[in-house]
Amino acid sequence: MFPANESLAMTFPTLLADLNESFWFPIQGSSFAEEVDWVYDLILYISLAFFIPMMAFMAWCLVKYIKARGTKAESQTSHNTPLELTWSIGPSVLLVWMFVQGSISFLDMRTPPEGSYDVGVQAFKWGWTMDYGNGVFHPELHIVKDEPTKLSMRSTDVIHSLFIPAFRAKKDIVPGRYNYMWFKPTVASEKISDEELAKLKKQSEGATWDYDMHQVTPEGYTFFDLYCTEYCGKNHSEMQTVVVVHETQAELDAWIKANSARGSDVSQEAWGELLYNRRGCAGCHSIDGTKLVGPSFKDLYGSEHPLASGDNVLVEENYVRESIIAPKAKVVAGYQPVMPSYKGQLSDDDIDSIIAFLKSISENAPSEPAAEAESEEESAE
Ligand code: HEC
Ligand SMILES: [Cu+2]
Repeated sequence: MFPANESLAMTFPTLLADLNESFWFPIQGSSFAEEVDWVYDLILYISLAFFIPMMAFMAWCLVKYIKARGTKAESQTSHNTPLELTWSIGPSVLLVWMFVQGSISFLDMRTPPEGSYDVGVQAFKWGWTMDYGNGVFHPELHIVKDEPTKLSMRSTDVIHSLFIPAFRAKKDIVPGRYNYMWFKPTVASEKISDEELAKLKKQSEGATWDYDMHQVTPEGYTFFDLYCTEYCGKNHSEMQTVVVVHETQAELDAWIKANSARGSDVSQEAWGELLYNRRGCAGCHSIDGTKLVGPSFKDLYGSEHPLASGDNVLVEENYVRESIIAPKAKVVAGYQPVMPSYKGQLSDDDIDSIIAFLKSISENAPSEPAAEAESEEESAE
């Protein structure tokens, strides 16, 4: 039905610079990409085929039939049945063809095949959390090449829209219901060498990983962009993440395993800081004292402050745990109750790790023996 790229390149030689990439579209990274680009080009070229001659003819008429000022215009209203039939039926056929081609693609994109690999997607202001099952959550979308993949998407707050330009796949995410989309990635990510990655790591020491600058993930994979395309508030433009396409299911499984929990060589504090960045806390809570959507985490642990209810609260372990699992139970005075619940999404160890991280950045935290200072140095690396 849809011509392969090679014949496409012959039909529309100027648009397709090489097999995967045209000069105005990103790489074709999914099985949809060819269809979508083909229909797009079809409509574009048909439109141009009408637009250019019509405009040229109009301009020609303007010049040819120009009359001196004051000359009376003549009216000419006679019929030409064959001509009128041609310009009605011809374009109708073309329009119906465009519609049919578009519908074929649309219906295909609407219907996830049976047995697709299912990833849960949670969209929130302003970030993404992918759910790989068994308590593994990560902001990056990791999938397998040539494997139909279904996203089961929900929003914790407002309407978002998930868009992966390279896959030509896009769908709104509406609070209060699940929305689904699917695609089949056809181009795998590449992994840079350990030496190169070490070099990049050294460059950005201490700072959060800059995906745009490095063009690889912190684990060294090249990626496709994934971002929100529905304006959703102040930091909408930062609601971005990446898609990594693994060559095999085994590779993906290994990645999921490696990200499933804190490794024995990682301190709770360092893991807590990682979760702070990874799980979207950073979008609403600063660590330098700045007031964002929520209170800053700087010097929070061990402090006392008023709640919206009028009571005072001491920030200690139980309160932090409750704030994460049931954020609406105690709302901090001066803030909106907009924090999503992380119930069932952070393990006990994760929450303990976040608490350890909060302690490490608070002057008010009850001081503990030397062991604490040691692990602080560790996580600073
Ligand atoms: C959408 C923004 C948002 C995100 C994401 C978010 N929070 Fe919050 N958080 C808030 C707001 C707003 C408050 C204050 C209102 C309230 O108590 O619910 C708050 C309150 C808190 C408090 C209590 C602070 C205090 O001053 O007593 C803690 C602890 C907390 N959040 C931890 C976290 C952690 C840990 C994460 C990530 C796993 C997180 N939050 C993610 C918005 C957010
Ligand atoms: Cu959004």
